Amino acid sequence: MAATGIQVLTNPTGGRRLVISDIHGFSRTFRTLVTEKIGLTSRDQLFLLGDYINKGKDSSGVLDFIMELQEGHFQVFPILGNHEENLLNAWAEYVRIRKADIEIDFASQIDALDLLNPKGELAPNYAQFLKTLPYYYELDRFYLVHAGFNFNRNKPLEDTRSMVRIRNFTQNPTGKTIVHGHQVTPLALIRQKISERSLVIPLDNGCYHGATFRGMVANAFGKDTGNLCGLDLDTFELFVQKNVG
Ligand SMILES: [Mn+2]
Repeated sequence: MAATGIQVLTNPTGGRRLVISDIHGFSRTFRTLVTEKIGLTSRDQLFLLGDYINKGKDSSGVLDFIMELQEGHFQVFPILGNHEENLLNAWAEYVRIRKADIEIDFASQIDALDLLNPKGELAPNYAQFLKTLPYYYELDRFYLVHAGFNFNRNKPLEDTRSMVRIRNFTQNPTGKTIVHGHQVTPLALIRQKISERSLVIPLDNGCYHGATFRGMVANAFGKDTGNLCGLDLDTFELFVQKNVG
């Protein structure tokens, strides 16, 4: 299982705090947003809200770039999305069944085949990386989470299932702003929530809508999606990168 628990971080000195969500295998789009649109520096903190993998063709390239940034001493803080949790659960089940000497084909159970090694197993460097991801971060004025929280539960900050899966998330009694991804939201609504300083800000504009996706043409889902978004938590500036693969 992935790590849980509160992650409290102090603000960077002289740098920005940026958030990106739902990259979904589009590594070139991710790199372009980070290096060209945002121009990330080592003084900035970059928070990533999960769903790095599946849908696009280069899940491994997305994870490689995150690890490359971390190894290059950029301050990158990734959390877990439901797509990563599903992969880790499938991997744990595969390992459990293999221990009983039962043959099982792991590749047939997952989408991102580029994460496998030549033996058809989840490559150890990706497994190791994914297992370390927490479910959320708490900052001074923000919670950052993949899908949201279920505040109808007694202990919403322990309900990890809701953190990666809740939909139509709007409720927020915390007094801090919650920034989340997971549910594709039209760009105009993302901009509106940011400009009115909503206590719940969605950031997933359905980057994968902007690509030819499983036989469907680009933007078959609608014209106001298909971008990867980056939000500056202190200025509320929104960086918008169209899908470039
Ligand atoms: Mn998701």
